[in-house]
Amino acid sequence: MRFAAAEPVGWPSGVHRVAAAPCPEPAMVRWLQNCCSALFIMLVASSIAGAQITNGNFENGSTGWNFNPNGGGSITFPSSGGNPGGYARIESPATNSTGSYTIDQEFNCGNPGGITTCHVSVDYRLDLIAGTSGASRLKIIVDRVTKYTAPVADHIPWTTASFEVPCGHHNITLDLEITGGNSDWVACFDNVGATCDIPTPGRLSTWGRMKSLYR
Ligand SMILES: [Ca+2]
Repeated sequence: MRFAAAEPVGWPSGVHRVAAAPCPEPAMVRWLQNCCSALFIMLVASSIAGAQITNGNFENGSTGWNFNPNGGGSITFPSSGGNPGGYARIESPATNSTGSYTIDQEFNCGNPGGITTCHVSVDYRLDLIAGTSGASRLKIIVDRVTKYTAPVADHIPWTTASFEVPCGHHNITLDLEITGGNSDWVACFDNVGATCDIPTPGRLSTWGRMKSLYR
């Protein structure tokens, strides 16, 4: 499409100037911009998505959790007395106590790959009921790797343990380990959570690269 323009004084008769038409934005560029904007929104959305830990607050009893009392241990899921409400209660046998007494579950924390971090947190408390002081090792294990060990103490009030693992599929195991003797210990767990996060610099860098590619 062309646009006529007024001729200046002295312009030759019968000769008409043609003004340049405004350059329309190519449809492909608009499509790519819309596409990239949508993708960017998806990236941001994924960064705030929670993980799929089932019944991490134990308000539905044992739902979602496997448990291994290792023969003599006691594992229950009381509906009150946690931090707050329901919780998992693991008690070692009072005699011949050596061993691990655990609950665990598989979960997805976002999607694997890229520069991502899964923030895991667990509330716990620990009490020696009777027996050998200092004989417990309360542990939080991810994929068979110990990620957190509680301080050696006979009584620990509700405390939050937190650590990071890569995003993706994992197993989390909450473990009351007794190292020996006749030691009656109780470990309690509540508020097991995990959130996959994509660091902000990575998002901005990705968006910047997209813009540089298509502009
Ligand atoms: Ca709870």
